[in-house]
Order: sequence, then structure tokens, then C-alpha cells
Amino acid sequence: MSNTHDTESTATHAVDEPREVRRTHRKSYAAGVPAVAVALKRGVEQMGAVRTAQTLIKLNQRDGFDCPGCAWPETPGHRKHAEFCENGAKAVAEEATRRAVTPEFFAAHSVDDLRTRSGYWLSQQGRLAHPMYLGSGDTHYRPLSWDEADAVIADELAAMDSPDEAVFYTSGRTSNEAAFLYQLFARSLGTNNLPDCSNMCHESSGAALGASIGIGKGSVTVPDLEAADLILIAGQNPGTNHPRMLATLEKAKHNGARIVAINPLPEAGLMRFKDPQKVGGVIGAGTKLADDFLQVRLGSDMALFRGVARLLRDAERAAPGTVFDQQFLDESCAGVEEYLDLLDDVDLDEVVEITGVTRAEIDELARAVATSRRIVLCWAMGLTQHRHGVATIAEGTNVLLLRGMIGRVGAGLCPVRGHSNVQGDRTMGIFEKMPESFLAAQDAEFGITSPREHGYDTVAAITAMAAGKVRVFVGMGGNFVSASPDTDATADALRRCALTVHVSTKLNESHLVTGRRALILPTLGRTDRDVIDGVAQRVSVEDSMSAVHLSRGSLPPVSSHLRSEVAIICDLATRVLGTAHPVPWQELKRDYDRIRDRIERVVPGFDDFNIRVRRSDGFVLPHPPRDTRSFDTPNGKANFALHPLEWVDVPAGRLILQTLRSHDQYNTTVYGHDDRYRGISGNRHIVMVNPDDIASLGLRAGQLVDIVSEFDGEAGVEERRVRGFEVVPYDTPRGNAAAYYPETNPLVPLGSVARESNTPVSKAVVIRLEPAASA
Ligand SMILES: Nc1nc2c(c(=O)[nH]1)N[C@H]1C(S)=C(S)[C@@H](COP(=O)(O)OP(=O)(O)OC[C@H]3O[C@@H](n4cnc5c(=O)[nH]c(N)nc54)[C@H](O)[C@@H]3O)O[C@H]1N2
Ligand SMILES: Nc1nc2c(c(=O)[nH]1)N[C@H]1C(S)=C(S)[C@@H](COP(=O)(O)OP(=O)(O)OC[C@H]3O[C@@H](n4cnc5c(=O)[nH]c(N)nc54)[C@H](O)[C@@H]3O)O[C@H]1N2
Ligand SMILES: [Mo]
Repeated sequence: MSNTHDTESTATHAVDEPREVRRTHRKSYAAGVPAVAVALKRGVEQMGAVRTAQTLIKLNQRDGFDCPGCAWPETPGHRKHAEFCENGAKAVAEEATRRAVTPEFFAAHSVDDLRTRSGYWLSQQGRLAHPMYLGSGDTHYRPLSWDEADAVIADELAAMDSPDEAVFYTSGRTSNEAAFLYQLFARSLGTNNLPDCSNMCHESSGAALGASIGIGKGSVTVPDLEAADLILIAGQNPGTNHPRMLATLEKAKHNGARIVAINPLPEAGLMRFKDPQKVGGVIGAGTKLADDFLQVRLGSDMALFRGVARLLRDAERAAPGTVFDQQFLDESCAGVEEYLDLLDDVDLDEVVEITGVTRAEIDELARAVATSRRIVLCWAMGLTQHRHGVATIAEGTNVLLLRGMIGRVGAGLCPVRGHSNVQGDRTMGIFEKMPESFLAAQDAEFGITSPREHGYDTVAAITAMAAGKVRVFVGMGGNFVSASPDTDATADALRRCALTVHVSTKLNESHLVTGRRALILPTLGRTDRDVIDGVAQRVSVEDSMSAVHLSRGSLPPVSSHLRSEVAIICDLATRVLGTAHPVPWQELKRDYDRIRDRIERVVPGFDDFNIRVRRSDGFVLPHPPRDTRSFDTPNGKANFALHPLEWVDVPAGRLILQTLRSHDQYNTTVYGHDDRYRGISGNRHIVMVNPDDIASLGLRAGQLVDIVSEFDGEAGVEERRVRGFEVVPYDTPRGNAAAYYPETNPLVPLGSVARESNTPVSKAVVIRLEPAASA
């Protein structure tokens, strides 16, 4: 076998450019035959037929690689032959493509030229194949050697006045081993500036759960979901973003679960599922998933949860001992009396007004919560990316606590994570404020002194860059400029750095918005074979339910110049910190088992890491509330949160905009222009608006508008604008609109963040629509 794969010619790859918007019927079900067809088509386009077959066979299998798509767990014990979904297959095709972006490509395209291309075009050009350098004033990236690249970074780091002039960003695909070494390098250098995508994602979940139950991770497993009798899914679109979750929900359903979807949009995946891996899913009508659909207004979930809590309290008072889990409340919880007092203020008519759902629907939800014996609450970005995201998740937690739904089979809290290893990265220390226990253990293990002052999170890092306080920005994966809020402000901030470095698999916008100098360092992905000194290496990842397992890529890399993330970090660290540094970087690089030995000695729960991770299905990390109903909070109890009730008002003549994912993208990576389940295709520059709002705002369907956001900043009302978006009538509540991320990120103000978690408020942007100048 050759060491690298034959690549396609280095010619530029044409893409389907956006066309006019096409509308078809919104789908009433997810998956089914079209999903399989789409998955295979994309695979063959990018990889060719043989590589497609070789790759999909290894996806999520015991000896294969972990899907780089989402963080939904593989089914323990009985993996299906093909444990993948349409969107997982697209993620794989995107990574395992035979197309390569070579030095010749960069010679043919100036940076200015590349800046005129869409993100979609950039990512479709293929895998980055060689380290590239852009010097001050250069028009084109040019190739350089890894040694030269490390020297550039080392020079800039050495020129800093303080280690805090460096920022080390991480996206959530980085393996446990690479993440551990990356934070170890940053802290050896002397900074906690470790922002990550989680700051924009589930940070609100971590903050809320940490305070309430003492651990920022979900408390359920897949078998719990399958055994649940009531599953609430709030602010999540699993049909698109976690398609394998639908199979779990279908199973739960067959076991008798009732599913309640809480969402402003009637998302297809929540309604009905046709499993493409089963005969019934191919020819039958599929399984009806959601029994109830509560079409709530944006940002009203906290009010809904509090309304339910009030109804639970009233029912308990009417018939004591029938609703609350009194024993659990007495033995394990604190703050319940104060919380019950807070519920005095709940006005259920007001809850109806805030949420936009009927009193009967709220009563029925409360009845279901009061009478079900095993309840799971699932959520994602629809709850976290709000100003009151932390309070909203804490409120949902309060409801479950009243019913004792923690540490019980078939019940619990289920924040559904995004990136495939975002949870593992945090476990490994990617966090600007890791607890003292972690830092102390790491210092003792390696004989270094980690800094104790907290570092920058994502928003703080942008603010610091804008203030000229950052010299070097390093991105371990991700697409910082496009994923962050306030695109123009973030771009200006990045341009103030002396050096921006991206360790990447694919070309993206962040390579084109650079500091004075810039580097692109191409790395291996999950699907690639990782061989160091002739020895095949494996990495580990942690899924959304705290299960850790191995992942091994098997495809020959697209070029012999790619290095693993581990190798990149270790070589850079050796260069910067010297061979006498107490961390044996080169020894760790040569054998990832040695990295795992160190992780075992620093991070709790990784005992016998190398042995247990080799078991089929790996192992599950400890979770005190789930395992033993114990709570690692200052008072040792599960704490009821006491936040004042908050929601989102719609100012007159304005709309509240949520920015979300289409069915045809992975975060900032656009796969195509087909938001299939929503029946919108051809073009992503659209805004979904309720037909009555279209009429009352004096607009018409199909009209082109500018979207202008309004934000009450420190210096008065700030406005931001994106131009030329088509108005699409859609079934969204009055006053609420929706448009795609990242096209609308320029509208999200940097100063608009969730309290406590500092997560950008991407799901509630105040906007007005203005007829486009050209219309
Ligand atoms: N194919 C694919 N898979 C992915 C991703 C991808 O881009 N593509 N991204 C990955 C990542 S990093 C993440 S974090 C996850 C994201 O997974 P999701 O959170 O499902 O992603 P979003 O598209 O942001 O969808 C938010 C959902 O919440 C709803 N919502 C918005 N605001 C509210 C609200 O106020 N209340 C309620 N109840 N609902 C609301 C929206 O209507 C939408 O259904 O998916 C991961 N998986
Ligand atoms: N308006 C708005 N903004 C949002 C959101 C939203 O809902 N609305 N969602 C937020 C959320 S939930 C998230 S998680 C962030 C996502 O933010 P990021 O994680 O920063 O963005 P991605 O688009 O996932 O990053 C894609 C890039 O990662 C690189 N990459 C892919 N795989 C690998 C790998 O294995 N190794 C390395 N080194 N690089 C790799 C590729 O070069 C690719 O171009 O965006 C956030 N931004
Ligand atoms: Mo995410």
C-alpha cells in the first residue's frame, strides 16, 4: 500500500454556485431513502466509489474511526453494521475527499482572489496538503517546511512581553491526546488563554449544571433514553444535527416513551423518522416521534419550565406526597423551599403570553411531567445561546429535581453536545478556567508551574485582540472568524495580531483574515491513518454521554506532508521550550500510549486508561449524580437555582432572529444549498418569517431585504447589516425569524452574551427588515 492516496488533479474544483431560492413542501419525516441516496452521492463525488465503501464500513465500528460529525454515542454492545447517518457520511466525505489543496493551488490563487470566494467554494477545494506561509505584504501563500513553520511561531512567541499575548483556540474535533498536550503546552508557556468552540456552544449548560448538580456533563446514557417514559426535546434539531439520535428515540418510542418537542419550528426530525437501515424505514410510513409539539417563542423556555414547576407545586399541595420526590428533596437537595416560594409569583396567563402556547398545552405538559416515572430532558443550542441560557437550563433542571429525576434509570439531564470531541477536550483541560485540582495534579505530574489567573474565553479573546493585546493566535482546528459573533469586528481583531496560525484540514475564511503574518498547518483528520516512526497510532474521544473509546483512521493521507495534531504540538513545544523542558515531548509524540499514561495520572476517572480504552465500547467516565446521587457542590447537595424569570420581548416593528444550521452544512462548512427537510434550497441568503409578519411589515414573499440588527450597547444603539436576503414565508411563531449561520454572524453583537457563560446570543438577535436597495 502506498503511503499517500492518489489525489485528483490539482485543478480548481467548480462548485454549484447559489441560484434562486426554491421552495418545496416542508418534509414531515426525517431520514428514509433520500438520506441514503444523498449520503452515497456526496461520498462518491468526493472520494470515488472504492474509497467511499472502504470508509463507510469503518465508520463508528469498534476497530474503525469515530465519526467526525456529531457527539452522539454509538449504541453500546450492539453496533449496527452501518452506524452512520446521512450527515455523518457527508462529514466523512468532506474529510476523506481525494481533492487536495497543494502549493500549486496557492500559487494560482492570490489571497485577494480567495477572499472573493464563498466559504462553500473554499471547503470544496479539498484537503490542505502542505504547510503554507504568508509573509507581511505577501500576495500569495507559499510553501515552507515544518521546521521553518515552527521557527516562525517560536520567533513570535519569544517576542511577546507576556505569555498572555498568545491565544490558543480549540475546535471540538481534536482528540483527547492532542487536546491534553495542547493545553499542557499553553500552560507550560504560562497562559490559560484557551478559548474553545464550547464557549459559543454548550458553555451555558456547563455553567448551569455545574452550579446545580456539581458537574457540567449530562447524566444519562443511551439505555436511559431507551428506558425513559417521557422525553422532552427543547431547542434541538436532531434530524439534522444528531441524526443517529433518531434511532434511539424510535427505540424509546417502541418501549412506550412519550416525546414532547419544544421548538419554535416544526423540525422534520422531531416529527417522524424513517430508519434507512430498516425495511420499514424504506417502504413504510416510519415512526411518529413527537407526540406533542409545543411551538414556543424564541427565548421562552424558562417561562415554560417555571410554569410547569408552578403546576407541579400546586398539584403536590392539593395531594401531598403524589408529585414531588420528597425523599430525594430532603436528602439530596438544597434551596427547594426558596424555589417553591419563588413560584408564588408565577402568573400562568403571563406564561401563556410569553411562550405563545396554550394553557391547555402547558397543563398537559405539567400533567405528563407529574405522572411520568422516568423523564429525560434533552437540549442543545436553542436553550444555550440566549442571554438567559444558564437560567433557562437551570430552570429545566429544577423541574427534574422536583421529581427526583437524577441518578435514576431512564431519567436525567441530556445536553446533546455538538462537535464529536468537544466534551473530551474540556475533560482534557481545554478551558480558560480549569479548577485548581486539575492544575495542581498536572503541575505535580510534570514539574511545571501552570498559571493560575484565568485566561480568555472566545469573546474575551476577540476583545483582547481588538485592543492590541494579542500577538499570536493559534487555532487548533475550527474557523474562528466565521464561527465567532460579529464577523467584521472579529476580522478586525484578528488582523491586529502579529501572527495567526491555523492547524486545519480544510481551507476556510480564517486562513484569509490574517495577522501580519500567517501560517496554515495541514493535519491528519479522524479518517486518516496516523503512523509515527512506523508505528500506527490511535487516539481517543469522549462522546456526549461520557463514554471514552479509541478511534483509528485507516485511509492513506492525501499528502505525505500532513502531520498529526499530536506531532505538530510536540515538535512545536520542543522548538519553543527546548529539549531540557520537563515534559518529554518527543517521547510522548512517538507513542500515544505514553500520553494516555500521563492523562491517567492527571485527570480523575482515567484509571487503567490504556487497558480500559481497548475494551470494546471503551469505558464510561464517573458521573457522581448519575452513579451515586452525590453532588460535588460546595454544600454537597443538588441546588435549586433561583434566577429571576426572563424572556425575550419583540419590540414594535422588529423581529427576533435565531441563527441556525441548515440540513446541508457542518457549522461553518457548507456542504450544499439544500435545506431538504425545511423545503428550502438553491440559496442560503434567506430569512424565514411568519406569513402574518410578512404582511404586517409591509413586505412580500420572495422580496430581497437587508437584515439590520439593533443592539443596546454601552455607547447607545448599535446597528449591523447584511444585504440581500430573500424573505421566505415559514411556520415560525409571530415575531420570530430564522436565518442561517454563519451568513448572519455579522449581525450578532460581540457585546450580546449569555450571563455567566459569556456565550454569544445567537438565538435572539433583534432585527428589522429593510427592502434591499436594489429591489
Ligand atoms: N449535520 C450537522 N451536524 C451537526 C452540526 C452541523 O452543523 N451539521 N453542528 C454540531 C454542533 S457544533 C452543534 S452545537 C449541534 C447543534 O445542534 P442544534 O442545537 O440542533 O443546532 P441549531 O441548528 O443551532 O438548532 C437549534 C434548534 O433549536 C431551536 N431553537 C432556537 N431557539 C430556540 C428557543 O429559544 N427555544 C427552543 N425551545 N428552541 C429553540 C431551533 O428552531 C432549532 O431547531 O449539532 C452538531 N451536529
Ligand atoms: N450565529 C451562530 N454562530 C455560531 C453558532 C450558531 O448556532 N449561530 N454555533 C456555534 C457553535 S455551537 C460552535 S461549536 C462553533 C463552531 O466553531 P468552529 O469549531 O470553530 O467551526 P467549524 O466550522 O466546526 O470548523 C471547521 C474547520 O475545522 C477544521 N477541521 C475539521 N476537522 C479538523 C480536525 O480533525 N483537526 C483540525 N485541526 N482541524 C479540523 C477545518 O479546517 C474546517 O474548516 O460555532 C458557533 N457559532
Ligand atoms: Mo457546537
